[in-house]
Amino acid sequence: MLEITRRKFIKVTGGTTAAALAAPSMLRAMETELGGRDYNPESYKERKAIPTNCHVCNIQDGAVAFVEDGRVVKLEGNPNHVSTRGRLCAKGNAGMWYSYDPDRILYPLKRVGKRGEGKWKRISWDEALNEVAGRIDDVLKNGDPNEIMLKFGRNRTGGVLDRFMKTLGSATVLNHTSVCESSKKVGMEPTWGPDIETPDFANTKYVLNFGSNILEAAYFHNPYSQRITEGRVDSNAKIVTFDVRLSNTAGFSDEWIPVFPGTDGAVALAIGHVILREDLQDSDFITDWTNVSVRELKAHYEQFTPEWAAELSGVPAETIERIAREFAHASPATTYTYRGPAKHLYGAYNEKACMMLSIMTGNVEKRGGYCLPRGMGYGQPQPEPPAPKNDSVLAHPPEFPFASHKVSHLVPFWIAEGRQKVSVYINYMDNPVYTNPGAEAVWGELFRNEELIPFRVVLTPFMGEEAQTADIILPDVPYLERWEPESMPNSLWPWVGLRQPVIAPMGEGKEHRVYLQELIHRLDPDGSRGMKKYWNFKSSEDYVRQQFENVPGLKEAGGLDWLKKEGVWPIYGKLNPATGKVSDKTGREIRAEYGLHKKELSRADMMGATVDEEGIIHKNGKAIGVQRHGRNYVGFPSGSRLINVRVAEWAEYGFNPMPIFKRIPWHENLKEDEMILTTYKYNVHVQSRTASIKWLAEIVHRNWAPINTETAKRIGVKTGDLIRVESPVGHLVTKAYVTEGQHPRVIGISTGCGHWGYGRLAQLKLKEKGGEFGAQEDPDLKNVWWDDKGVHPNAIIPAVADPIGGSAGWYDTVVKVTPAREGDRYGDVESSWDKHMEWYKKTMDFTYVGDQHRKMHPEMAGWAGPDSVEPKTPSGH
Ligand SMILES: Nc1nc2c(c(=O)[nH]1)N[C@H]1C(S)=C(S)[C@@H](COP(=O)(O)OP(=O)(O)OC[C@H]3O[C@@H](n4cnc5c(=O)[nH]c(N)nc54)[C@H](O)[C@@H]3O)O[C@H]1N2
Ligand SMILES: Nc1nc2c(c(=O)[nH]1)N[C@H]1C(S)=C(S)[C@@H](COP(=O)(O)OP(=O)(O)OC[C@H]3O[C@@H](n4cnc5c(=O)[nH]c(N)nc54)[C@H](O)[C@@H]3O)O[C@H]1N2
Ligand SMILES: [Mo]
Repeated sequence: MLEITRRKFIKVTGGTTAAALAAPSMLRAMETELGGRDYNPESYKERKAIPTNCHVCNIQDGAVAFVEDGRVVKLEGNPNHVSTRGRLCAKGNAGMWYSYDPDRILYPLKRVGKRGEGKWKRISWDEALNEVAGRIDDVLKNGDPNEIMLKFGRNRTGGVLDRFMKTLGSATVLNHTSVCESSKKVGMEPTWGPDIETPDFANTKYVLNFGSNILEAAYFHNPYSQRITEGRVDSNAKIVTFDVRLSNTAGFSDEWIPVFPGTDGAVALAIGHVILREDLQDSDFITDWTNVSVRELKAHYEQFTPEWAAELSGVPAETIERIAREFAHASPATTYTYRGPAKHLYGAYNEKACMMLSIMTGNVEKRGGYCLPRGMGYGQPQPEPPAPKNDSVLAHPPEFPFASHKVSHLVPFWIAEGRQKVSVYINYMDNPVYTNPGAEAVWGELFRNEELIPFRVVLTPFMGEEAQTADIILPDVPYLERWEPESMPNSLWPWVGLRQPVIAPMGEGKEHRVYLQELIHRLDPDGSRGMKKYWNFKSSEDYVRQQFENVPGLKEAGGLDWLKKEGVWPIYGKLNPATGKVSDKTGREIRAEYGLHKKELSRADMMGATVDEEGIIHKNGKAIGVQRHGRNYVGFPSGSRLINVRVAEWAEYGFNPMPIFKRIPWHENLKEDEMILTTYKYNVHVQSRTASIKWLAEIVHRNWAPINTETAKRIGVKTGDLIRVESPVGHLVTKAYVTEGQHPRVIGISTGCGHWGYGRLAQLKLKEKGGEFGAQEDPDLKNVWWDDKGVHPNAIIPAVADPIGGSAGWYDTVVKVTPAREGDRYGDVESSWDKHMEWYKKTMDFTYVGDQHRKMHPEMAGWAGPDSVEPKTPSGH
């Protein structure tokens, strides 16, 4: 390893022209060579390096924390991590400021005064846990365990929350996935099994990107921006991005194609039409690996002409024809999608239409193609609590039979309608008051209502908008202070990783594994209630150690002790500083394994198996593989072992089983002055979580709304002018940012700004005194030079839900944009519960309540809903 002194470093970076010219590549080499080591710039003393797993957003990069005198002074990528390859993004580099946030909560709090009033009292952990345990105990003794509700946003606890709720016997567990990407998942799962793809960007020749901001957001923007850059530079790949705005990904692409919101599905079907019409499909792949024939597919796609799609999407028919030929002739090629196509009323149909292009061209599980995710599991300590006895209607609403990732953004309305009583609401790492449609007008209203929610406990280190309405706050700890197992399919190599405390929990902060165990021990002190036996861990470390016990190969390598030292397992090779890639022992770049569906079944697997006339291999009542050309393959992890182009269960409920497109009814006949509101993410922010991170807030703190030049001219606004954006559920006042990089019918307002909670920096209330909840003041807050915190759009976005995927229709809102009126002030946001309730009722009209439904849910027999899936068009927009 290169020995680096400060003098050598200066010699390389400064001085002569030749050195300056050499500097970038030398520096890059040094940086990766140095990976895993760091020095104090004054004393040259080596800093303590502790590997861990980043959790600033949710990409799960391997990180190394450098600690000096018990304080994290620097974060960097773990060079041994196969996906991260030594690099972190801007957010990852700033992660220590979660811990050192001067407004962090460092001891338990109890509200005094009215809920949401902002008055708090410091209490002891004993008092806090006794009160929470008492409330839970009350429900368990006098009510139904399902009255205890847990809603989490980000849950990387590795099963801890699930174990806790099962121990209590409650099935009322809600997540945030319906505001995230659920219709993408539901579009994919019945088709090929997993809910995500892993495109091989590094080795591809062509990327068709439908609505993902690969370089700035997306799962998994750090590893993927590295790989797509390699694809571009090393393989000369062409990248085509469909987006309603010129994201940095669209800017990096060879072509940005602005598409009318919600119409990606139509474009993808028309591309498929051209491919099939010109016989450019991979017939062998379709015949061998899907449940339809080439003839059927051709017949089905005949209707989706480029002219039809052009009319809907605004993408010219010639462009569709050209892209179709380019994509089909490029080999290998891959599609990629994220929230762009999915976050619409018919998002699941859109997703399926997009993935069909990789399927019909046979690019699946190929080098440079569209691959299955490679995951690696870890275990759960034994014994485990059984599943709760009764299901919860909030977690599994019968109107959404396919929403396997739930429809959590509609839950406030269902609680208000009395569909299920909630006596205790447990809130973990979830800020729906800021992040969900309706925001304060819906979730703030719900949380302040002590009749609907008699008790609210929030587990968080920060006074976010959701914590402001707590009865009790338990001071959870940020990611650099806790234990968690990790695994993510963020490259083509499976791995398990460890999040470990690189510093001790600050103040009285505690991690979830500790305080949830303490709660259970209070509820069942002597074990007589049968709960304690699932919660006998010596420590968090002991708990996590048990989780890694049975990971094949890891145990022999040293189990948890290996992970504490290296952060990740396995280590596939060494990072080559010259290329930034990982090499094996012979010095060659490591290669992923492809063709997972073509793994052959063993003789033992085939013992007692039968093969049907389609070639599907069955055993013990399950499909275990596919026989093709005399060989027995495992096939795809879908129920049938094939790719289900025709999804039979969708048809059972009256949805179309084949790839189709359905238009958003309220987008038809838009008036001249109506536009669509979209929302997106900045590369340096994570939804609600980073507005108080000073390094990131300095880079982006305001979110003026991008609006197309021609549109701005028509409306009569310039950059910086106040505009009023009016939706069917409210209005807001922000500033315009005039740009060519925006679809003329779309206005964009990002998330991440405009907080009304979350500490003084996020709110720009810097005159207020700090350290209210025990943290140390940060003198840097005196240096804040900006006075614009931006405006948050969610209050004016109604809660639309995809009847199949359950996803929130984030990108569907029809708005009017005008210059601000007299009296309008920057940052005004107006909306109401009643308006959102009205829109919620409209969205429920789209859900399926037909015959099959009534059979399965007799309680819905009298439900006045449409018998077919043809939706009623909501009045208004
Ligand atoms: N920096 C950063 N990275 C993140 C996160 C973060 O908060 N910040 N969050 C992580 C999470 S939780 C997620 S789910 C992912 C999301 O990752 P992405 O889905 O890649 O990112 P988004 O910004 O949510 O939306 C993607 C794009 O969809 C576009 N869009 C809107 N409507 C349409 C449409 O109808 N068609 C098309 N083609 N495009 C459309 C938007 O303009 C936006 O650029 O990012 C992850 N990574
Ligand atoms: N306008 C708009 N809205 C969006 C999006 C968008 O693109 N635009 N994106 C959507 C997407 S993709 C998603 S996934 C959702 C995410 O929405 P949420 O699940 O609500 O997630 P976050 O905002 O990331 O974090 C929620 C809260 O967790 C708490 N928290 C932070 N760190 C910790 C910790 O270490 N421990 C604990 N216990 N709590 C912590 C903080 O109080 C924070 O407010 O937002 C959605 N909302
Ligand atoms: Mo998300």
